[in-house]
Amino acid sequence: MRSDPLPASLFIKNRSKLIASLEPGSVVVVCSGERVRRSGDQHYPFRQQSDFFYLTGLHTEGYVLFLAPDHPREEFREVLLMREPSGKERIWSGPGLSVAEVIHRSGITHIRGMDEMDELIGELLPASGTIYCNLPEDAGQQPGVRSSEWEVYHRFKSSYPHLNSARLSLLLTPLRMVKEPEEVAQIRKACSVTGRAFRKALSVIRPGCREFEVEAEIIAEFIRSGAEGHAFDPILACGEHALVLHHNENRGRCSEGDLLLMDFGAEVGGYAADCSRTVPVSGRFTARQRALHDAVHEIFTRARDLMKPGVLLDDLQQQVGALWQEAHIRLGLYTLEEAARQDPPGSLWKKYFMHGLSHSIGLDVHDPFDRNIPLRPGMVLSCEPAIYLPEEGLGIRLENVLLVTETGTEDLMAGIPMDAEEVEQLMK
Ligand SMILES: [Mn+2]
Repeated sequence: MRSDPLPASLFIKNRSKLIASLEPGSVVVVCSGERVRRSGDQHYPFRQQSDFFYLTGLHTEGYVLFLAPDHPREEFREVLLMREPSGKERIWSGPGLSVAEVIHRSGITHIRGMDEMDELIGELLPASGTIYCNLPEDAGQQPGVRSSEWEVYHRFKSSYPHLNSARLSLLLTPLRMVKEPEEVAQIRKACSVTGRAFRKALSVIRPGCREFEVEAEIIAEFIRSGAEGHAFDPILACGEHALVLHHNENRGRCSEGDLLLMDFGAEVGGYAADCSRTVPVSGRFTARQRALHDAVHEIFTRARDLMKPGVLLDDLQQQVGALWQEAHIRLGLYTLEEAARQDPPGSLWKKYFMHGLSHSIGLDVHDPFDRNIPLRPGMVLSCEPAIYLPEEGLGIRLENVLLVTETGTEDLMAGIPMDAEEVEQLMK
């Protein structure tokens, strides 16, 4: 990674939180991610599996973490298996981390070779009640996890067919939902790099430019700032491209009079930012665009003010839906009478705002979240109201990253211009 590593104390803390939530006699197994083949002899850039990173701070492939906190012998309670690179791999890809570096970064002191896996499984299992790992249901959402996790899981199961197994995400999701201060600091950095990229991007937007030219400014600023890159495929969507929620091709041409929707975010040290802005290609909103943009901005502010400890995301979604209904009527999209007649009641707004207002952000841009758990301090969430109008060939989305505090939220993107007037000033 380009970023400086976080201190091992964070990962020691994360493991101890997980251990505290385990039933007696449990074993946890987590594999590092694997490089995914692209085509021929090339691979996609390596990205660590987030659960493994959360528990170890290690960013390379070829590890398996075992936690067995109730094991009678201390040297089996926390073990990391490490695959030594072959002679050929050393020549092509370098030596990798030394054992001393692995210990320093992760705080795990018992490091063994991958060839000791069967012996270790034999040692851990007799004491085990339940084995927690990323089972296929979770692995499906995490490309690259499946193969190695499956292999270890099957080794356990073939030695001990009656073993209970459970999804690690049941335990890790509630933990990953609340960020430690070190994690919030990384997300802050990612947000500030994202803000710089937004300002750079504004400088190249003009009638006739291509969506990918704007994308190029963004990635240049990310790399220049030492970020890992994009936290997700960036969306540069001009005109009606904005109606496709995940428009990623970014080859369109920005036309005079159109709006450009930008949804992008840097990844710093494994942590994501997620920002959306919608700006006029010509540098000036039309009266109609301005009215629509102001409506989204106002709902952003009101939704942000509704986000505080104790709130459930599903309730928030309904409250924001009601705010949208008022705004839609004001904007002439439907009448009060039509709203009164709608079937089912309270659903008309979804035609113009069909996605969630908020998702959790952390190591993943859509971080694991249990919607049955109310907001609490330390959670980091997006706030992203939007309006999509196929009839008018445009979509407007505004999105910031918020940190839930004791009393409300802190806007981690407060420094990135959102106001229509301010955006026009910057584009002059
Ligand atoms: Mn988002």
